[in-house]
Amino acid sequence: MEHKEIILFHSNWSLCSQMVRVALYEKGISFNERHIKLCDQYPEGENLDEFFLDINPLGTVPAIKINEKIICDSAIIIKELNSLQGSKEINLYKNDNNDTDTDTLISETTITEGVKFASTLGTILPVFSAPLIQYMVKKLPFKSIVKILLRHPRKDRKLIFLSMYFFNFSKNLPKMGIKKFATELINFENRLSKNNKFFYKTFSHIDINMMCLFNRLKDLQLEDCLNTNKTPLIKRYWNHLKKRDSYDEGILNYYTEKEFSIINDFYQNKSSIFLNPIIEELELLKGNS
Ligand SMILES: N[C@@H](CCC(=O)N[C@@H](CS)C(=O)NCC(=O)O)C(=O)O
Repeated sequence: MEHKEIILFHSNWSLCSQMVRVALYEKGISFNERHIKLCDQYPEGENLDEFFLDINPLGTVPAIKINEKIICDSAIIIKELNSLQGSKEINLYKNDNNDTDTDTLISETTITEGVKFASTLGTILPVFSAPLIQYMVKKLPFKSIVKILLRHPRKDRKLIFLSMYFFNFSKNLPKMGIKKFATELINFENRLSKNNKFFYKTFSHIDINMMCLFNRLKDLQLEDCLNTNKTPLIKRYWNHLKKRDSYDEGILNYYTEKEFSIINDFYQNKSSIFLNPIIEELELLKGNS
């Protein structure tokens, strides 16, 4: 399909924005961009401003405008991008029209609307991001919290951000997610094939999601849980994902001083306190051999 103009509304550090950016670079589709300062990271909270709520009434990024048509939700956007002609010949899906397995796995590896928090690989990861997000939310000026209270269209998010600001919402969350996360990692390991570099033979939408999830583990000082001998195929897979040009283009190139300094201030160059418990859980699940 021909496309005239593309405007991506996104945020540097948002997982779902990273997914869409990787897809754009994989396809070689050029785009204009508008950075949105998210309300949990920046006092401006631009995702709650009228101009953005007109684009996505849910107030979340990414959103994309393709020839005047607005599409929200990363999984839907990436499907649409796949149908566009970019400078690179790549199909991000198997050619099979009724590929429910792929659709299910795509939905399980991102923040899918309506999916219960912490029930999939994509929704368990935010459990571990919660302390870092809370750290940023607590730094916001009070007037930004009032803006969230008055304007955030999503009740669930509003409640979480307010609980982070006023209480210690994230305190026990990661502990509760360790077993589930380790189980999901082992399940994913069991689905990888040692004959393929990527999830399938060629790079696909699933690899985009996993690249972004694994990179988030790196932010959270949890990358080492991908490198144990309990999940050797994941270790190899992650190394292949990191070598992809789109990993730099769509993810790493968008880190700025702000993201690095938050990570440094929060973790102080130490690994996450949840790293060893996750590795111990992997050992328990796989046996100590
Ligand atoms: N299902 C949506 C989820 C979008 C989403 O939750 N975006 C987050 C960033 S990854 C966001 O905009 N958060 C800001 C907020 O909720 O205020 C997608 O895949 O695009």
